[in-house]
Amino acid sequence: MLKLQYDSPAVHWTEALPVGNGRLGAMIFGGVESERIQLNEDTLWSGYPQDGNNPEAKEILPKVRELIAKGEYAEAERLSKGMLGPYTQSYLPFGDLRLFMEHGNHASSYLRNLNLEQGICSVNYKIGDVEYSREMFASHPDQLIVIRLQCSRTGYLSFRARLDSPLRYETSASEEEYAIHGFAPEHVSPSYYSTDAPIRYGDPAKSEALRFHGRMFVAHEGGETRVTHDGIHVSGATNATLYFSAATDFDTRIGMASDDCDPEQTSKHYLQQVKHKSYEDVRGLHVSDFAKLFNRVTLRLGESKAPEGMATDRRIAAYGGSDPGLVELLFHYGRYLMISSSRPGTQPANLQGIWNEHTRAPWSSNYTLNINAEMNYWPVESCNMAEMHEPFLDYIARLAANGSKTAEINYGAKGWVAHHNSDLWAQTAPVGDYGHGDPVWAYWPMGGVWVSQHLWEHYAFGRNKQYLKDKAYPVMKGAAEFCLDWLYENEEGHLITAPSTSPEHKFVHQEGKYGVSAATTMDLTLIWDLFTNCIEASEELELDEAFRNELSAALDKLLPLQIGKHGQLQEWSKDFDDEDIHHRHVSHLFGVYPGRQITEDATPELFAAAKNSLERRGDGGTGWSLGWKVGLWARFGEGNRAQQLISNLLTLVKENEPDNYHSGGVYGNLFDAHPPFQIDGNFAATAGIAEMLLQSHQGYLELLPALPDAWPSGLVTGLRARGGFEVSVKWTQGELTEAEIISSQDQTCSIKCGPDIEVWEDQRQIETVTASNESYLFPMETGKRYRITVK
Ligand code: FUC
Repeated sequence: MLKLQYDSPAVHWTEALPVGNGRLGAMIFGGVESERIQLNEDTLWSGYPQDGNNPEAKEILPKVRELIAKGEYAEAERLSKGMLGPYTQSYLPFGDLRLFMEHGNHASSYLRNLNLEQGICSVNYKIGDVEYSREMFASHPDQLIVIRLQCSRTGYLSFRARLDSPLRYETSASEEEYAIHGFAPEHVSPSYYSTDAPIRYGDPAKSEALRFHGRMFVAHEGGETRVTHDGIHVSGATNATLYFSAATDFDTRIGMASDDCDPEQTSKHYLQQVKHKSYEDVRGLHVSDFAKLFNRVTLRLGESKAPEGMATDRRIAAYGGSDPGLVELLFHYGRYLMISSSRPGTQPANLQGIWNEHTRAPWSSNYTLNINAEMNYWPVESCNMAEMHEPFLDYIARLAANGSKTAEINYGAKGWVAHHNSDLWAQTAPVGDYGHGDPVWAYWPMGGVWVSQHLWEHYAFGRNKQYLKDKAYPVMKGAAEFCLDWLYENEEGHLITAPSTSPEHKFVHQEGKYGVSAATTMDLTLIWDLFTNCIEASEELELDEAFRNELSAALDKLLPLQIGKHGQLQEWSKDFDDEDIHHRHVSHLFGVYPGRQITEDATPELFAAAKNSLERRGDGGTGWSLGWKVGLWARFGEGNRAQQLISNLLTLVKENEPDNYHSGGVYGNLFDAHPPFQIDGNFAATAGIAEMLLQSHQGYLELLPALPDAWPSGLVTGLRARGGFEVSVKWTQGELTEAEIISSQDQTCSIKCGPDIEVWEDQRQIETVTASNESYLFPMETGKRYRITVK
C-alpha cells in the first residue's frame, strides 16, 4: 500500500497529514485525547477586488529605459520603484475542528497513516483493551470533510467536537448541528512586510470582505448526543460519524463576494444531502472517486530496503539515496496533493496548495508567478491529471481580464499583463506597496507570458482543438500582443525588454548590485516560448496569418541569447557577474525546462552553455529550486545528477529550522520545505521524476531519457506525452525492454529510444527499427495499443 505512516501523533503542523477535495482541506494531527483538524476552504482570502493599477508607471517608463540604455542602473532602479503597486492579499486559515476524547491520554499500539490511493487518513490506538479508530477524508462527490470514530467495545465512545477560528467568528448550536460563522479581514499584509497594523477588519455591516460559514452534525450508533454552545457531545456510543461542510460567499463567476452565494445555505445544503446516506456509501463514493484518478499512473523504481513498518519521517532521515520506494512515495505524493488541492471548479493550488494555518502565511500563501504558481502545475499533464489543470487555466482567464486594464493604465499597451504576485482577486498590478518593494522581485511584467505556457501545454498534451480555439488561443494572443507593445528596438535594431529583471537575482556592476537592466535571458526565452506557441496555435487553427507573420518577424529580431566569459548561458544581456552564484532561481534556464527553445539538437552551443550555468549554480537550493533542478538535469539527459538532486530534496527538515534560501528538503509529512513549507517543490519533484522517464518537448517521444543507475529495473504506466499519447515503459538493467503507447487520434508517432526495436499492433509486428540517433515514425490508429519491444 502506498502510504505515509507514523507511530505517534503530530506535534507540529508539518507532521500533520493533509486531506483535501480541491476546495476543502484539513491537516490531521492524530492526537489521542485531543485531536486537532486544521481546516481550510480555498476561497477564504483577505481583501476584496481592488485593481492597484498605477497610471504614473506610463510617465516613468521612458525615463527608466533611457537610464538603462546609459547603464545608470542605480537611478533606473530608484525610479522604477514609482511603477509599483499594492501587495496582494493573503490566503487565510478557516479554523480548527477539535475533538476532546473522554478516555484520557494513556494509549498503546498507536498508528497513524495516510493512504494515498484512497485519500484516507487513519488513526488507531488502544486505551486499555479497547481499540479506537478514526478514519478521515475530504469527499469530492459529497463536498464534505468526514470523520468516522469507532471503538471495539459497545458504548465506550464519548467525546466532544467543536469549531473555532483565528479569524473573527461566532458559533451557534441548533438541535442537530453546530455552526461557525465569521468574516475575513479587509486587508492582511505579507509576513515579510513590517507594519503596525498588518491585519485590518472592516465594519461587518459594510465590508466587502468575505464571509464564511462552517457546520457539522454527527450520525452515531448507540449512546446519545447533545448540541450545546460548546460543541457536539457524544456519550456512550460505539461509533459516530462527523460531517463538516463549509463555504464562503465568494462567487467564482464574478470574482467577488455575492449575495447569491450564501455560505450558510451552501453548507446546510451539503450536510442535508448526506443525512440520508450511510457512512459506507459516503466512504465508498469517495474512495472510488479518488482511486480512479490516483490509479491512472503506477511507478516501480526497484526494491526498497526500508523495513515494512518504518515511520515515514525516520525513513526520510535514513534515505541516503538507497530507497527507491521513498522516491516512488515522493512521486505519488505530488499526485495525491494535486488531486486533493485542485479540482475542476475550485481555485488553483496556491503556495501551500490549500493547507494553511497562518493568518499571515509565508509570502501570503499567494500565487507567485515568477516560478511558484507555474511549478505547481508542472506535473498535471505528464502525470495524467489534465483536468486538475483547469482551475489554473480558468484563473489565467481572470488574470487576462484584469491584466488588460493594467496593460492599458500602467503602460498604454494592448493585450494583457500580469506581474510577480497575484491572489484570489487576480491582481495583475505589480506588488511592492508603491515603492517599498525592491524591483528585483517586485517589478516583473512577465507573469502573463509565463502562465500562458500552461494554456498551450494543455493543448499540446490533450489536442483538443475546440479548447485551443475558444479558451487558450485568445488569451495567449492577448499576452503576445502585450509583448509586441512592450518590446522595443535597441540601437543595433534588436528587440529588447526594459526594465527587465532576472527574478530576484541581482548582478554586480561597478560599485553596486542591481536588479533592473534590459533584456534578461528569462524575458527573451519566455517571449520566444509564447510567440512560438502562438504561431503553432494559429497554424493549427488556420487563422490569424497576419498576426502570425508579425510574431515571426519579431522572433527574428529578438536579441539573441549569449554565452558569457565562463562559457555560461548569460543571465543578463550584458556579461555581468552574479550577486550569488548559488542563487535559488535559475530563471535563465527556462528555455531548457520547462521551455523548449534550448535543446541539444536545435541549439547545441546554448545547450552546453546552459548546462555549464546549472553546474555553476551547484546542487543546493530551496525545496522548489531543487525540484526545478531535477527537471533541468533530466532535460540535460543526466539521470544520475537528477537522482542526486532528488536525494538532496529528500533531506529531513524539522519544523523549527529557520527559513532558509540555500538548502531545503522535506518535512516529516513529506511536504516540501523551502523552508518554510511551500508545496511547489512537491509538484516539481513529481514532474521531474516523470521527465527522467519520458520526454516529448522536441516533437518526438523519448523513452527513458535520463534513467539513473539507482533505478536499474522498473516500470511506469499511464504517463502522458505531447501529441495526445499515453505511454507505459518497462526497463531492466538500465535498458528499455518494452513500451506501450496509445494515441488519442489517428496520427504518425515519432519516437526515439536507444536500442533496436520492434513495433507491434496487437500480435502483428508492423516495423523493425535499427538503433540510430534519428527518431522512428510509425502510423497509429486512435485508441489502439502499440507495443514496442527490444530485439
Ligand atoms: C519567490 C522565491 C522565494 C519564495 C517565494 C514564495 O519570491 O524567491 O524563495 O519561494 O517566491
